[in-house]
Amino acid sequence: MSLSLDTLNAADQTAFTTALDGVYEHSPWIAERAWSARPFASLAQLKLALAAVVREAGLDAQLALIRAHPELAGKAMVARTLTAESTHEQGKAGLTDCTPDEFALIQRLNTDYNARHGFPFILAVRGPRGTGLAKAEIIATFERRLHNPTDFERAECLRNIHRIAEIRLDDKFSRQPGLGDLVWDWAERLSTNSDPGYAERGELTVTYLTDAHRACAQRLAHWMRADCGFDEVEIDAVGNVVGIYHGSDRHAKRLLTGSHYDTVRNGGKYDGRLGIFVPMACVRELHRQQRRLPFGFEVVGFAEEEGQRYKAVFLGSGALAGHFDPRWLEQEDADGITMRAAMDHAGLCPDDIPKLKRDVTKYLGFVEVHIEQGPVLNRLDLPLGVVTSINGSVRYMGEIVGMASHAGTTPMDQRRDAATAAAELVLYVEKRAASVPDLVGTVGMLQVPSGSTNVVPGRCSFSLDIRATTNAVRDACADDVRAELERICVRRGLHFTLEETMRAAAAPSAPDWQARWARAVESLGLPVFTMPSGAGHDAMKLHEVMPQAMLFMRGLNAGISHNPLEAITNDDADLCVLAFQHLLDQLAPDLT
Ligand code: HGY
Ligand code: MN
Ligand code: MN
Repeated sequence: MSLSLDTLNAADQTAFTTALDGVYEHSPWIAERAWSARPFASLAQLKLALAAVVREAGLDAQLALIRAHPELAGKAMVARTLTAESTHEQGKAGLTDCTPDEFALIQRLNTDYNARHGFPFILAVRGPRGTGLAKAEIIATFERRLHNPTDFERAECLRNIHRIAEIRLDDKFSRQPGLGDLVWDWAERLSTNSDPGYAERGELTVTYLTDAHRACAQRLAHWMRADCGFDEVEIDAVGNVVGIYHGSDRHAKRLLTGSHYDTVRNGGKYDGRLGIFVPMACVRELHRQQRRLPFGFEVVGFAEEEGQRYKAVFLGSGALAGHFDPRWLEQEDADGITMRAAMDHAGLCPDDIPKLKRDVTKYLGFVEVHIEQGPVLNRLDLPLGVVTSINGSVRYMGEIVGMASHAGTTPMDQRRDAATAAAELVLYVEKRAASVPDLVGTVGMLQVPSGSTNVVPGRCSFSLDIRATTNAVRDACADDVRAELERICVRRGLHFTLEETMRAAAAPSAPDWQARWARAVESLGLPVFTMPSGAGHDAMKLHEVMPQAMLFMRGLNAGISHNPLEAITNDDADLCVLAFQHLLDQLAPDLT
């Protein structure tokens, strides 16, 4: 019989602890201590309270909790002394029928991991979707995490223990996060389209207007139309996928939302895409319930945000803001294909782009859901965070020019080495950015074009990405970096070019929209945690023309992003959809 919050909230401490037996392996003390935090308004709040008990329990108790868990395919499994839950989980993951080689490898990993960290490797083998990780993925994760620092691994083991507990609680409550499953599965399906040269390696790269990019647009349009019940769906002149779900009054103002579906090279499945799928799931539910909001709902899959194929960024959201610069059409990609040619090849009509500019008087504002892309929520065991402001950013492409010469005959004091100059600059950027809180500076691309082992580099190109919570801090850093580059080049007898390729102002959230996200998070029984966004988002483009605010969702693997390890859980995605639904329902009274 399923557990319920009413039962738990009414239970005495013993009954409460008994009801939650097995949620945390051999560790009833966690439920015992969480009892005093009742009543619990939601399952999410209960999960958070249990995690808080562990966080506040201190190092020794945390280590005891980790050590209370069995090794994967370890001695307890062989001796058949696993708990029922662990037996089910390890069995479902195929760990009970390893080949001799797999079994030997896992034993070695167990030994090495214990020897290095002093506690067993913990992984929620039912995985982020709750349906079980493949054995190969489990082993690969084991091998990868073996080399992490021990304090990181201790935190990662605890996060996996909370995920194991979350799945066990869902089972006890017979709760399937169906809306989160839908979002998770859409992301999985869309990730099967990837650019050549990456797809073959199982890497996800979808850059602007490639075949994979166009396939993604088709899939999104199809799902919007066929699965979700949008009234109008179109792929616009810049490649955005635009879905409209009319309100009861077709002429009422619209709420605009969405995010991007392009990716960085070898990126993750959720950056951008989560912010398309979550509102799509909301529309699917509205359509299923035959419900109409008293305002229109416009969900956009923005075609380009990452600036991977062309230097210009925010092409999709920039077009809606009326800020698409026609000069971008002449930009060339690495193969010399102009953006205009790429658009023509994709059947898009660049001349129609100016028509995409939205009449902002017809919109209530813009909201965007996005993965955090950082470690903050993950470290706090919080599923959701409300964004206060998006950091301002500026990007450059630069080149230092010296003189290529023979590596063997050119004395060290007679070189005009472009790469060593660039190396000095990279270290300066790191030092300068580290000197001020909430300022970051990155040289993400660094290369000696047509370099050779035995040639002193005559040229070295580099990118520069500087961001801060305020434009003033951002610009001061950019000025200092340029000044240092000049000093380095004068001293070394080199010269340089530095071209600004993107500038986006810091974008504070509109207070009323931020408050709506806060109320939505609160309605789930979760604490409202507010935070700035270090990453740039389409919302900062729409910020230029209408009020905006964002909701963050935590990522797994310490929130890593722009990396194939980017991951989310179905439970968190479910909470995200519920929060968005609450925001929509909040709006209705304001407007009627
Ligand atoms: O770089 C960014 O912040 C975003 O992911 N494009
Ligand atoms: Mn990104
Ligand atoms: Mn993004």
